[in-house]
Amino acid sequence: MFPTRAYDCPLMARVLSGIQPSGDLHLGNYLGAIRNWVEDQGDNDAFYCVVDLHALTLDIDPAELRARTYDTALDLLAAGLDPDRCTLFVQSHVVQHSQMAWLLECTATMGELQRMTQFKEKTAGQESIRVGLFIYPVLQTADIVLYDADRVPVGDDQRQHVELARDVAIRFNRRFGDVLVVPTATIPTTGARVMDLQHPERKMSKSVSSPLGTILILDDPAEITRKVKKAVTDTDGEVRYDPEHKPGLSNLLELLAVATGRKPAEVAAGYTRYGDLKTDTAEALVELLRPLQARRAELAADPGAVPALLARGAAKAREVAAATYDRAAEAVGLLGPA
Ligand code: AQP
Repeated sequence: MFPTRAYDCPLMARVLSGIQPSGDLHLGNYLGAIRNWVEDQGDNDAFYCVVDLHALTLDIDPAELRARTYDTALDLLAAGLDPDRCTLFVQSHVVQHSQMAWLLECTATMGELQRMTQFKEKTAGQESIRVGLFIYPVLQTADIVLYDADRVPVGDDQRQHVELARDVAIRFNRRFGDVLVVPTATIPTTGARVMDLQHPERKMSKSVSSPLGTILILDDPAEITRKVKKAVTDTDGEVRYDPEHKPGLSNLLELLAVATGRKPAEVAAGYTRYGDLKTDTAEALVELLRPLQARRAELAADPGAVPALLARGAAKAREVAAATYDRAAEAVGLLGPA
């Protein structure tokens, strides 16, 4: 029903995902998304981007945005993204993202954007709401469809946004013919929604300040241990995986489970005391992040390498994005340049 993709790896699935350079990367980003990106590269035709245009929806200082974009790319490389096995680039280096977003903004509706949970959360209590904050889910749809992505590996908080991308792509195709590939979200079974250690009712996030509740991927072992030891739990004293009634404790069980390749309920069965669970969780997280931190230190010693890698990624991304954009622009009736 929908178009088959015309690119150079017809036997591989096309994968696309992105991350905002809106703050220091945390455990939620790593467990919910990045570690799965690392697994997906090589076996899939994978495109990963630092979505700097999305970060403009926040109050972010220009110099800080530039620095964070670079640092985020460095973190992704340290986490294991390999430019020989995936395409890593910066969103704003490929102009078609903004162009495609306009075509899709003329397809999406106010109603569906108003229903976005993240829009409601981010604008709660704000008197003056930026248009960018309202329409960024459509830019995200453009990010995805430009690469003919079959799969979008993301954390659970992005489920609704990928659903929107599907709806918009399907509507576009109904009106203009089979132009866009309709994507599907891939969400991990464990670690899909890592919660803030101090406020376990909300997700760990870059842009919401919670220094003690957020484990950064570059936190040193003492800092990781301190944050886990201070994590909010409950007073009933029973170690049980029950996210609804015991969100703090269940979050720790989930972290230990994902760090050791087990299921949270299975992990719970091995503990009777919260203190022991916290000690083992902290140790497991320190070990999980140790190789990434070592690679990060090596990469930081050669700062000139990253811009060249990003330029290579952008050149490849541009080729794919330009072909899709041209196809879409022609379908809607834009007169192409002579
Ligand atoms: N807590 C989380 N648990 C699991 N996955 C998560 N992701 C984000 N938080 C968690 C996933 O990380 C990828 C990048 O998302 P992002 O750049 O939007 O990250 P963020 O930490 O959510 O950043 P912000 O700036 O704080 O964004 P908002 O304001 O949107 O929350 C995605 O795949 C995401 O699912």
